[in-house]
Amino acid sequence: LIPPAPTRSAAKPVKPGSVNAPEGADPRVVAWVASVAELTEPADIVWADGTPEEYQRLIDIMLEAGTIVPVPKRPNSYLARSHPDDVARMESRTFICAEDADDAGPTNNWRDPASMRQVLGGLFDGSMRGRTMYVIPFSMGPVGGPISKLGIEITDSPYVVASMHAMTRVGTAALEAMRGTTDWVPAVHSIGAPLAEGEQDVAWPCNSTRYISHFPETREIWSFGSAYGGNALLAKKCFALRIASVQARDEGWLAEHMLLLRMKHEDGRVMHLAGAFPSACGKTNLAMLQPTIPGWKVETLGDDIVWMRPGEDGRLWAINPENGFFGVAPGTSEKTNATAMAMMEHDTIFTNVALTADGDVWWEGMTKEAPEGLIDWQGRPYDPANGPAAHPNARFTVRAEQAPSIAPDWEEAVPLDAIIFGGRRPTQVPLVLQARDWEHGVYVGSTVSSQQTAAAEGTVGEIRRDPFAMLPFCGYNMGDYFSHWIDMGHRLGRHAPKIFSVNWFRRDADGGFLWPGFGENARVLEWIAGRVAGTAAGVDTAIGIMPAEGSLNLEGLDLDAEVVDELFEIDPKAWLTELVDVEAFFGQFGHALPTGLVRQLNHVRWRLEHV
Ligand code: GTP
Ligand code: SPV
Ligand code: MN
Repeated sequence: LIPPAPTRSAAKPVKPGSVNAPEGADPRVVAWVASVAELTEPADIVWADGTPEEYQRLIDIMLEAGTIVPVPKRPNSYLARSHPDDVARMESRTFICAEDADDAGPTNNWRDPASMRQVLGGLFDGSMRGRTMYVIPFSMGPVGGPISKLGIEITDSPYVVASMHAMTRVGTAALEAMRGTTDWVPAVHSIGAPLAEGEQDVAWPCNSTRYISHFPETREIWSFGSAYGGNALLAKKCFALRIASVQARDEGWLAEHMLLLRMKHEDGRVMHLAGAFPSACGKTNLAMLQPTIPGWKVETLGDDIVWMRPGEDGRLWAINPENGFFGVAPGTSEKTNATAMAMMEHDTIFTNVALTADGDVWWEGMTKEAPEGLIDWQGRPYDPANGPAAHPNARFTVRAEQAPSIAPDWEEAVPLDAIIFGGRRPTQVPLVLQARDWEHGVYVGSTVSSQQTAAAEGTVGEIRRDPFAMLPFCGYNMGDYFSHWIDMGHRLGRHAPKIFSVNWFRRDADGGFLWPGFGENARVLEWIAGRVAGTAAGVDTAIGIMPAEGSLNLEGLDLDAEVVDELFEIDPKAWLTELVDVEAFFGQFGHALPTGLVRQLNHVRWRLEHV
């Protein structure tokens, strides 16, 4: 069996020295670490302090092991090549272990906690033999911040520790904040590759048996077998979304798969916007957008996760709990995201990108043509017959402070004005529309659907429902999650942010994108800001409020009138067919589905039938 989560009353006291614990660590932290070490039997235990010296030591260890190679063109930058089967999140191996299967709901893989503890106990037994066990105390959000939370990740992967340095606030301050409390999330990760005495290690050790397991009631995470980001950086999707969504339900706030940005105009207009798009559907790009329309500027606050709480003033206040960006490399270029390109010039860990002959990184979409002499993501001379040079889910890991667009006050909470939902929809879904009210907005969020991307295993391009872009990340029954969103609207009342739907990915008959996207998306954000301020005109349609003629700024954009019409075309027949699918999707939630969503569905259908 895996050991239990720490409880308020400490188990039998453990000498801190026996697990190399720093002076002053909470005895329950020490006892828990000892219990994990007893099970996993590491050769050594190291507590992460989050210092640059420690980061350098981890880099040296990974260079020595061949896990990373230098990227000579970029100071302090490295390339990690993963095992070819360890490149993305594994939703089929991700489990929610609630006592009652209904609490995991129909969209999660449920396992009974007792039997999962037994399975994991077997897998973790001796799983760190011959390796160093790292203990990483971290804070999501600034240490001690009003919306922040604490956790400890134990891992036997130096790649995970180095990545956590960039992605979270690691170290002594977080550990000190855990003194006198058990309000922190214990998370254990093992690559599942014990080393026998004298055995030669491989560059990217991992195990083909994989379990990414969550125990929502006891707030525990146990992950085995994979070292890929979303499976192994347990602070991110496992804690900040799956466990945090359960905490948010219980404590009256929201933990969401969203970007966070501030859009400012020279004339003083300011809007704070959060946006949920499924994985690899444009959050990082929108968060770092360089507006093409004059007067506007975007400041980045976050690109993947947002925690939001109603404040004393009644408004919804938001933070990005992370400390860095784990972004999609392919498609990133000077044209599409110059901010990201600038941020990756130094101090970046790349994973599964290609290497150029002159010692730089490359991926599909960075330049039109692949340069000569590329080494592909698996370390072979690039041959198109083997597939792309960079893996489609190749990523970069950098600290947030490296983004030139980062807001100076990015660690502080901001009051939200607007929330947008979107996905990759090649047909049917218009460029932008506004929900009529909060409940309709929850309906819009709950009916998000998108083409599957390379961020998780599965068939790329297949359209699936991904409500709130949270399908893989909600730690409880999504029917209850929808209700929680509706309740939030009641609580916020007139202070609630306005809700919108966007789609940058509508295609023409030849398969090309109708909308230029990227920096031009600022035009859509400008209309949204106008709606929030009450200055932009809208037209009510069956599926929501669309820009009135002339209210969306298309000045200087080379778009034919027919293309604009196509971007906003609503095909009632196609929408009625879509509603059949929505109804089937809703049906699986049974009594957990809030009646408000049924009311919204019926209303939209009635409107479509009476166009
Ligand atoms: P995760 O980190 O997986 O959660 O993804 P994300 O939502 O942050 O996605 P990201 O911004 O990294 O975008 C993924 C891909 O979509 C990249 O290849 C981008 O180039 C592409 N993309 C982003 N915005 C646009 C857009 O406006 N139009 C088009 N055509 N492509 C876009
Ligand atoms: C996603 O897949 O949505 C990501 C990357 O943001 S990961 O952290 O691996 O989940
Ligand atoms: Mn994501």
